[in-house]
Amino acid sequence: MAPSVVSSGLEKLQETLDGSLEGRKVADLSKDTKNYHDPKNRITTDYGVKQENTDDWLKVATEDKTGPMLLEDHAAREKINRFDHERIPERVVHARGAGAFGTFKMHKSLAEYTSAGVLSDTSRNTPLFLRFSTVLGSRGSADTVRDVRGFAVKFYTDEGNWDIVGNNIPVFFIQDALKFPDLIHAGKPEPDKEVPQAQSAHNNFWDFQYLHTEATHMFMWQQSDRAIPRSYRMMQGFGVNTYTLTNDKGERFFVKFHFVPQLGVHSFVWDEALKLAGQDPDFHRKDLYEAIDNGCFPKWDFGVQIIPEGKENDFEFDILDATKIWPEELVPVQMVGELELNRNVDEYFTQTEQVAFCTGHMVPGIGFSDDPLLIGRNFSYNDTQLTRLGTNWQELPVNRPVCPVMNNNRDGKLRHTITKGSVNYWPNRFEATPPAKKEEGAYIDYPEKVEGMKQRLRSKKFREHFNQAQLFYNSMSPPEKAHMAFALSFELDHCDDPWVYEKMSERLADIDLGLAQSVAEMVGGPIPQKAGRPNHGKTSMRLSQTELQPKNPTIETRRVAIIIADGYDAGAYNGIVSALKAAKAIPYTIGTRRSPIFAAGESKESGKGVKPDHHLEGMRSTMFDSVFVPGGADSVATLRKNGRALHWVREGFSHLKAIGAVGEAVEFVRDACSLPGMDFSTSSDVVDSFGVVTAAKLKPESLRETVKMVKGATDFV
Ligand code: HDE
Repeated sequence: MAPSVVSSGLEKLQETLDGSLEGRKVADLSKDTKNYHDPKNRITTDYGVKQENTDDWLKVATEDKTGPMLLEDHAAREKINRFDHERIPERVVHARGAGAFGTFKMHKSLAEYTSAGVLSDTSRNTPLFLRFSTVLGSRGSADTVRDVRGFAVKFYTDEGNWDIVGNNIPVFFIQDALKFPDLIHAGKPEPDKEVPQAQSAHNNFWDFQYLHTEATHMFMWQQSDRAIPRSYRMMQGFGVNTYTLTNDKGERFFVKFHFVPQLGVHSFVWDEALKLAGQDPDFHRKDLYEAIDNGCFPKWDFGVQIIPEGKENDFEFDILDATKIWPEELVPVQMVGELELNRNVDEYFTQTEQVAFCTGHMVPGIGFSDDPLLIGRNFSYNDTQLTRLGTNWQELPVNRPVCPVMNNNRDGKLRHTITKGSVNYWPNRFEATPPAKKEEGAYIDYPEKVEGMKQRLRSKKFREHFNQAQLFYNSMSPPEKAHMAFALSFELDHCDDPWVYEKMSERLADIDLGLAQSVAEMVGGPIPQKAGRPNHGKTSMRLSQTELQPKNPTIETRRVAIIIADGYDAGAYNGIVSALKAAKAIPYTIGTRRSPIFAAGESKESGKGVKPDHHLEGMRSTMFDSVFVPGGADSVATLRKNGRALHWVREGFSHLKAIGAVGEAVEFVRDACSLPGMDFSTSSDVVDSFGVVTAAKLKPESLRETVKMVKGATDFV
C-alpha cells in the first residue's frame, strides 16, 4: 500500500462539494485538519514556539563529556509528557477496527413510513462515517480471526446524527442487554491466564453457549463462513435490533435495516484466515484502504423490512427478539438506497479511534422499539464513551453533527465550544434558545400506551430458541454445511474441559443430528443417537452466501499473483497483466527475487527486466485471490526447483483459488496440485478443471478464460 501524502485531498473535495450537505461535513472537518507535509511547517512546541532541536535534551555537556540533563528543558518534558499520555482506553468490545467516510443516498423515498429526511428525501447525499470491527480481540489483534464483524454507521443528517450500530450477522447471542457483560467476559481471554486472544475457541466461550440456549441461532452464524469474511467490502450489514419509523400522519412501523454489498458476500476458507492472521494481521484494514485509494469505492444496497404497527403479533417469533431474523418470505426486504465509501481517513486516531457511536442517536421519524437488547444498548454506548473519550466526546470533529448544536450542557473536561451569552438555563428572561416545535423539526416521542406488571421476565415467544438455528443450518449449501462442521470441530477441539465439548456435542443434536454426530466424533464427545428435537426441515432465502452474489460478477480489486523467474514468457506475462488491469483486478508480480527478472531472450546487460512487486519468500498465496504462472522453459525449470514456488501453487489450489498456467507452466502446475485424475491435457487449447485453467499455447482466449475463471472462483468463496 503506497500511502498518499495527504490521502483524501480535503481541500479539493471541499471545492467540489461546497454548499451541499456532504460538503458541509468536509468543511467542518477541514477546520481542524492540518497538513503535516506543508513546506512552510516548522517544528514547534504545543504552545507554538519554534524549536531548533527536538533530538537532544538540554544538558550540561561539552564536546568531551556528557553531564547531567536539565529539568528546566520544558520542551523536552512536554515531548515525553505528551507521549506518556498518548493512549486512551480501547473499546471494551470491537476494539480492532477500520473506517472510512462515504455518502448515503435513497433512490426510493420511504416518506410513506417515515418523516426522516435521510430516508425520504431522494435528492440528498448524506455524509457518513462507517467503522468496521472485530468484536473480541484487542486493538492490535489480527483482522481475519473467526468473529462477528461490526458495521457501525454514523449519518451526519441535516436533523442531527443518526447512528446504526450494526453487525455483519443479523441476529445476536442474547435477548436482554443485562447478559452482555457475561457474554463478553466469556468470550474475551480467560481471566487467569489471559488467553486466548481474539478467539472463541476456548472453554469459557462454549460453556456460555451451552448454558444459554438463546445463543444457539447466533453461534451457528458465528460458526458459518460469515465470521471469516474475505473483505469488509464483501459482507452484509444489519441493524440487528428492531427500530421504528413514524410518518407525518403519526403512524408507526417496525423496521429492520439491511446493507447488501454490491460485490457480493465472500469469505475465506478457514485455513486461509488462520494463516493470514499471522502472515498479514492487517489484511482487512489494508484491503479497505487500498480499494478506496484506488477509486474502487465499495457500495452497499440499503434495504428495509417493515411491519406496520398492529401486525407485530402475527409471527411465531417475537419481532422484538434480537436472536431472531424476520424471514424474507414473511417480510420482504425492500431495497431503497445505496451507501458508498469514498474517502479514507486522514488520521487513524482522531477519526477511526475517536469516532463514537450511540444507538441512542435517532433523528425525527426514526425511533426505538421495546427490544430489550436495544434499550440496554442505548444506556451503554454513551456511558462507554465517557470512559473512553470524556464528557465532551460529541465535540470531537468526527463526532460532531453538521447541523447547529445549542443547549445548556456546559463545561466538563476539554470543552471546546465557546458559547456566548449571559444565561445557560431554560426558561430564561431573554427567551434565548427555546425548545423547538414539531414544525421546526423537533423530535417527537411516539405516544405509546403502555401497561403491564413490573417483572424480571421475558415474554413467552422469547423462550423458543431452536427453530431459527435449524432454519439457518437447513438453508446452507453443502459446502457451507461442511465448513460449519469443520469450524465447530476446530473450536471444540480447543476446549480442553470435557464438560464443555461433551455438552456442546449434545446441544448440536438440537439443531441437526448429522451435524452433531460428525462433530461429536471429531471432538471426542458422546455421539448423540437421537435428535434433541425434530428438525422442522424448513429453509429460508438469502441466508446462504451462494444466494448473495452480484448480478454481474466482477473481479474488480481482486489480487492476482503472477509468478515469474528469469526466462519467463514475456508475451504471456504482459498479456495477463493487461487482461487483469482491463478487468480492474490488481496484478502483482511475484519473482524469485525483487531485483529485476529477465524474460526469455532478454539479456541481463540490457538493464531492463521486470522489477517484481514482491519475492516468493516475502508474501504467501493467502494474500491473493488467484495465482497465474506464465510459461518460459527456464523460468519454469527454476520454479520447479523452488519449494516455495511449489507451495504457492499448491496452497492456492487447496484454498480453492483460480489457478492459471500457460505453456511450460502447465505441467508445473499439474505437478504442484498433484491431484490424481486431473485432466490437464496440454493438447487442447484451453482446459479448465478443478478451478485450474491451462493452455498449452498462449492465445488471447486463454487469458480471457483465466480472467473468467478468477471471476467464477471469486463468485463462490
Ligand atoms: Fe455493542 N457495544 N453492545 N453491539 N457494539 C459497543 O460501545 C453493547 C451489540 C456494536 O465501531 C461499545 O463505543 C451492549 C449488538 C458495534 O465504535 C459498548 C450490548 C450489536 C460496536 C457496547 C451490545 C453491537 C459496539 C464498546 C448488549 C449489533 C463498535 C465501544 C445489549 C447490532 C462500534 C463502544 C464502533 C460497541 C455495548 C450488543 C454492535 C460497550 C451493552 C446487538 C458495531 O457500549
